[in-house]
Amino acid sequence: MSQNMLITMDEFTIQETRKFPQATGELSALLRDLGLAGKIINKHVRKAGLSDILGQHGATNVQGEEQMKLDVFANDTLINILKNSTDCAGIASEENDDHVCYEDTYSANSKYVVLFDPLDGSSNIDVNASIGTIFSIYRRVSELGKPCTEADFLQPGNKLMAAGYIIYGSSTMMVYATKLGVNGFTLEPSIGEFCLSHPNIKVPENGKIYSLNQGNTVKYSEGMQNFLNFCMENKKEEGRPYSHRYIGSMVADLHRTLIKGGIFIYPADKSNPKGKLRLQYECNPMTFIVEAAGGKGSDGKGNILDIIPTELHQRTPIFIGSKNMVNKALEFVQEKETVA
Ligand code: AHM
Ligand code: MG
Repeated sequence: MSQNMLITMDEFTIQETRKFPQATGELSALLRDLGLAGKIINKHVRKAGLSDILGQHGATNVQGEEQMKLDVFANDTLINILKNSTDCAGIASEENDDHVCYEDTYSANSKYVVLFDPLDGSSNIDVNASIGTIFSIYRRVSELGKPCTEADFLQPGNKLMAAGYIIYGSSTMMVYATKLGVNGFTLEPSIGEFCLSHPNIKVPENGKIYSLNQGNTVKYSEGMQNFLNFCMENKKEEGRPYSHRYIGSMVADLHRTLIKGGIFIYPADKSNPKGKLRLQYECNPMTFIVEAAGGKGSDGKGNILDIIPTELHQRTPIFIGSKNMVNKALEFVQEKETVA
């Protein structure tokens, strides 16, 4: 094979699936469907500044048609593509109050459900910064042949079969993780395919970048404030102070953390005593990916993936990234837990 030969995401996924003779190919098909949704969303994100699509949902454009906000478009795209897929029994989305069951015969016999945040970081659309789609795939626990149930969507992250994200950045990439590892695929626009560009991603054990909304410092616990002082302390021999980088778009901040190392934190604070980010749509899939790449994700006490969800939209604090940096942050926050 020529060194310059591209491997598409489909080819790669099928090769990986062949390592398991009992695999039916349903998970591969689902990943392909998610990739297709990503390509369609990408097409619209790329012209966000040009088209009416940037308008507020509910607004009316010059033709008198209702304008559709990009995150609503992304949500509808994912719901429809997965509905037409033969491999998804139902979905739950950060944009919907309740889960959605696909009730046709094919779907009722599908063994997977998908959760997603269709367009995370959407407040960044107006300033042309990177945004992304985050997804999680679980094997359903409800009876095959019947509609899926809420219990299928309230499984802990340690039951995930696969998780990933599509980042609409300088280029468009799809990164997905299974227990076998994490691989990244860049969209090759001329052939319209995601191609393997970042095989076997490993998050560095140590990092020099901390990423959080530092403007909230006065609302953080004493332990968090002490950790920030540690990051900012000038200790040249230890490579400190660390750099602070925060896009305010979890996919973009986590993608950097995955490639370069570092820590991303959205802690509990005075205004958000349970944190801000969603366990099922953001924190579980990202922790699954980062763990599969050798990193770590915690809610400040234990592994994010061990939390048993009790409601679809529950929130959790998160400390995630390079193992040693997360452990260091946890030392500080566990010492002085009280939120200021
Ligand atoms: P969203 O799902 O409404 O887009 O909110 C989630 C986003 C994350 O992408 C990001 O990490 C965080 O909110 C930023 O929050 P803040 O502006 O409070 O720092
Ligand atoms: Mg979100």
